[in-house]
Amino acid sequence: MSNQTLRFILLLLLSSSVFSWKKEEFRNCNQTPFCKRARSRTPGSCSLTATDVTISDGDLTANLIPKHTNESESESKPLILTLSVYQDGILRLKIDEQHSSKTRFQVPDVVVSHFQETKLYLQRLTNEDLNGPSSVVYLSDGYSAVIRHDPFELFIRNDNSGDRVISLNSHGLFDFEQLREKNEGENWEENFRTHTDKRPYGPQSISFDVSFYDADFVYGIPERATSLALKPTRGPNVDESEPYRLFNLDVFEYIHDSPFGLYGSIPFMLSHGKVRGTSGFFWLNAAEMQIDVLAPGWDAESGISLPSSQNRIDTMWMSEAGVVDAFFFVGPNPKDVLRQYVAVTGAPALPQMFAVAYHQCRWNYRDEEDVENVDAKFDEFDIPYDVLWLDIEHTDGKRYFTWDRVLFPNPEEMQRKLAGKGRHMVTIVDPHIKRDDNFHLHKEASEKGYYVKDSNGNDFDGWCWPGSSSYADTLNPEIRSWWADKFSYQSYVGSTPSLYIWNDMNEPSVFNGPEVTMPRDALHYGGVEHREVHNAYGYYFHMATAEGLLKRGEGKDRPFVLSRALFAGSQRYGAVWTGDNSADWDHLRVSVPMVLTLGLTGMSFSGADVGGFFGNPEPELLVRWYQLGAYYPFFRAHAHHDTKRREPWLFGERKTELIRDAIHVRYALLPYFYTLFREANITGAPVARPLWMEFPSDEATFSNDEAFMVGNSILVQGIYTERAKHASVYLPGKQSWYDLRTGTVYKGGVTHKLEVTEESIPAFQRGGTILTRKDRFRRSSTQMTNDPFTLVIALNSSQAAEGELYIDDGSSFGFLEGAFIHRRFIFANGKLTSVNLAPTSGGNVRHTSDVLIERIILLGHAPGSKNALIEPSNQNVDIELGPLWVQRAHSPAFMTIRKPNVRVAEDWTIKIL
Ligand code: NBV
Repeated sequence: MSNQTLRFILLLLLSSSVFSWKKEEFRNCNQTPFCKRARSRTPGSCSLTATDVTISDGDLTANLIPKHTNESESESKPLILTLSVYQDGILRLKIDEQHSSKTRFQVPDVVVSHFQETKLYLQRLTNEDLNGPSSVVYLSDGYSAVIRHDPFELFIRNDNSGDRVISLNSHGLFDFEQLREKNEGENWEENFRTHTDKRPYGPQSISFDVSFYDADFVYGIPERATSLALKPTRGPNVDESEPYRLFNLDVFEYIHDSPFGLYGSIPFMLSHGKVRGTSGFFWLNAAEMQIDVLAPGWDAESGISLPSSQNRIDTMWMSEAGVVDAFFFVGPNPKDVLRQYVAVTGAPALPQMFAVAYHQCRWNYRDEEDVENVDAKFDEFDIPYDVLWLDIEHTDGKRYFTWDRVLFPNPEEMQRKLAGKGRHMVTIVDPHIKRDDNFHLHKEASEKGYYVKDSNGNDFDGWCWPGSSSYADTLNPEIRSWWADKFSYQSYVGSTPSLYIWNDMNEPSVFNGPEVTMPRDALHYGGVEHREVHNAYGYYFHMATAEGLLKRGEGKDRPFVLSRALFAGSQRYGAVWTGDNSADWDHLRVSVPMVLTLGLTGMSFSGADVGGFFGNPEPELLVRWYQLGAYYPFFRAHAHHDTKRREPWLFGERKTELIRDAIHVRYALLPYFYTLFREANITGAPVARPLWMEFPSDEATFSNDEAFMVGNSILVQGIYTERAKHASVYLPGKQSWYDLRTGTVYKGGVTHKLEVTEESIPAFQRGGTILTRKDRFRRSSTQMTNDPFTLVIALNSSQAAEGELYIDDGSSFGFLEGAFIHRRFIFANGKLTSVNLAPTSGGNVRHTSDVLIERIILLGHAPGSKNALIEPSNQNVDIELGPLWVQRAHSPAFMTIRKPNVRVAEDWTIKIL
C-alpha cells in the first residue's frame, strides 16, 4: 500500500471522530463462524464418554472419547482430561487433544508459580452411581468434584447437602474442534470487510456450558460498558442479542450499554445467590471468547433434567482456539472467591502512595510552559495533586522514549521542579514502533527480529499514530527483557526517577487492521498465531513495561504503569482505566459497574476518565464526576485534545471550590485508601466493592450498581442526573450509617429519600467502623507523610467499632520484608485500644513512625463525658465538642478528643471517663 493511500485511510479514520460507535466495523457473532457454529449446537449434542478414569501423579486423568462416530468425528482422537485439586477449594480442569500437527497454545505467565505448590496430591477416587457411573474426588472440606462418565459431565458438589455448586457440560454442549488435515477443496479462509484471515490451521474452537447453582446473578467477564449483574443474552423473553464478547479492541466512542467487548478481557465469572453464596469460574484462554448468559427455560425442549430444586444460571462459553484450562472456585463468601482467584493469577500490586492520590491528565499538555502553568495553578487554587501526565504529542513524531525538543527542551528540569513539590510525571509509551530507520528502537528491533511477524513471516507492518509501525513481540521473555531495558535512565534520555509510564493502544490498536487490531494470522514467538494470544498481548506489554521500571530502579521502588488493555493477571503489573468514555451522564453512571466488575475480577486499581474523555462536560457534570471519581481506586481527570480546557479552576469560584472539596475528601481519606490497597494486595478483595460483597445475604444489594462500598466502611451513591434535588439511597444491614460530611445518622436496612445539594454526593460511614484520615491539606500526598491522623469512630448499636490502618514508606518494597506498621483500632466498653497487627519477629527491616493521632471524633456516642484517660502514659485529656471536618465552615460538632497525641505506631488505650 502506498504512503498516500495509507494517509488517506488515516484521514478517513480520524474524520470518523465526529460520528459515534461504528457497529459495522466490528464482527458480530453471526459474522464469526466459530461463534455461530457454537450457538447453533443443541443441548445434548455432546457425545463424549470419559474412560480410563484414574489417578496419576496426584491428578485425576481420563480420556474423553466420542461415542457415535459420524464422518467428522471419525478423525477425532480421544481428548485428554486432567483434573487437579489445590488448597482452598480450587479445582483445575485441563482438556487438550493428543499430538497434532500444531501444539495448541496454553497461556504462559498468568498462573503464578507458587500456585503449583498448593496442589493437593489426590490419593484416591471413589466410584458412585450418580445417574450413571461416576468418579468422585475430594476437593476441600465439604466439597467433592464429580466426573460422570457417560455422557461426560463435571460438577462440584456440597457433600453435606448433596447440592451442586458449579458444573460443566450438564447440557451436553461441550465441543472441541480438533486440528485436522484440510479436506480437498475445503477453504479455511475467513473474510471480514476488506480483510482475509488465512486460518492455516482451520477450525479449532472450543465451547461448553457452565452452570452455577443457587445463583441469583452472575457478574464479571470485563471489559464492557454494561450493568454489574449480567443480563441474559439468550432464551425466553430475551430479545435475541449478542453474547458477551471478550476480544480486546480499541473501540472508538463506545456506547454506555452494550455486551460488546472493549479494551480488556478477563474470562472470569462469579455467581452469587442468597442461599449458597458465591462461586467462580475462570477459563485461562487468550483467544477471542464469546459468552452467553442463558435465561431460565432456554433449554425447555432439550429433555435434559438437572436438579430442579436449585436456582440455576446456565452460561455458554465459546473460544476460537487454545485449550480448556479452567478453574473452579467454591467460595462460599464473595471474598473467598477473590482470594481463590488471586491464588491462581496473583495478588494486585501495592501501588506507591502517590499513585493512589489525584492525577491530572489531558491530551495534551502542550509544552513545558503549559506544564509549569498548570502546576502553579493547582498551588494558587490550593488544590492538591500528585501526578501530571503527558500524552503522545510530547514525543518526537510519536517515537516513544523521545521528546519533542522544541516543546520540551528540558524534560529533566521539568520533572525535577515537580518532584520538588513531591509530584510525579507520567509519559505515554505505546506499543507501535515507528518504522523509521533512523529511530534506534526500530533499528534494533528489526535487526534482532523482535517484531511480531505477518502471516508471510515478514515484520508485521500496521498503521498507527506514527504512520507505518511494527510491534515488539512481548510474548517472548527475551524481547520483554529487551523492552524493559529501554526504561533505563541511559536509554530513556530525559527520564528521571520521578517519571512513570502509561501504556495505551496495547490491545493492540492497528488503524488499518481487521476490527482496528492485528490480523489473527500474524505470528508470535514459538509459532503462536495472534488469534491464540490476542487478548493477552496488552498484558505482556504491560508486564514488560512494569519490569522496565523495576529494573530502572534496581528493584527498589514500586513501578507505576497504567494500561488500557488488560487480561487475567494484569493486577500484578499496575493500574487500568476504562478508556475513551464520553462526557455525559450515562457514562458517569456506567463507570461504576465497570470499575466494580474490574475489581471483582482482580483488577482492584482501576478508574474512569473523570470528566469524560470525549466531549465537553457541563460544569455540573464535571463536578459530579469529581465527587464520584474521588472514590474510584484510580482517580485521574483526562480529556481529548479537541475538548475545551477543563482544569478545576476554569468554571468560576464556586465550581472550583466544589472540585477542590471533592479532591480534598480523597486526600483526607488517603490513609484509608492505602490500607485498602494493602488489603487487596494480601487478599484480592477489591478497593471498590459491590454492596453485596459486604452484605452477601441482602438481596436488595445484588443488582445495585449505582452505589458501592469503598472497603468495608464507606458507602458511596453517585448522582447521575442533572439538577438532582433528591436521591434514593439504600443503606444495607442492621447498623446505622453516618453521613460522611455531616455525621447525620441514618437507619440501616431501608431506602432513604435524601435531599442532595451541589456540595457533595451521598457518602456514609458504616456504624461499627473506624476511619483514618489526614486532614491537613498540602500540595501533594508526599508532603503529607509526617502529618498527624484523625480517627473517626462511628459506633454501632453496641457502642463498638473497629478499623485498621496500614502504613509503610509509600514507595519501596521494604513492606515485603516486614517494614510496615499495621494497627487495629478497637472501640468497646468506652475504651479505644490500638493493637499491633504487624509481625513482631522476623523480617529484616522495620518501618517506624513518630506520627501522632491529633484528633479522635466519636459519632453516635452519648454526650456527657468530659475527659478520657490515656494509658500507658496515664494522662488525662479533655473531651469537647469539635467539628467533624476542621477545614470546613459550619461543620457540625461531635464528641472529640483533641490532641490525644498518642503515636500511631505504638500500643495504647484511651478510656472515656
Ligand atoms: O493518546 C491519545 C489517546 C489517549 O489520550 C486516550 O486516553 C486513549 O484511550 N489515545 C486513546 C488514542 C486516541 C484516541 C482517540
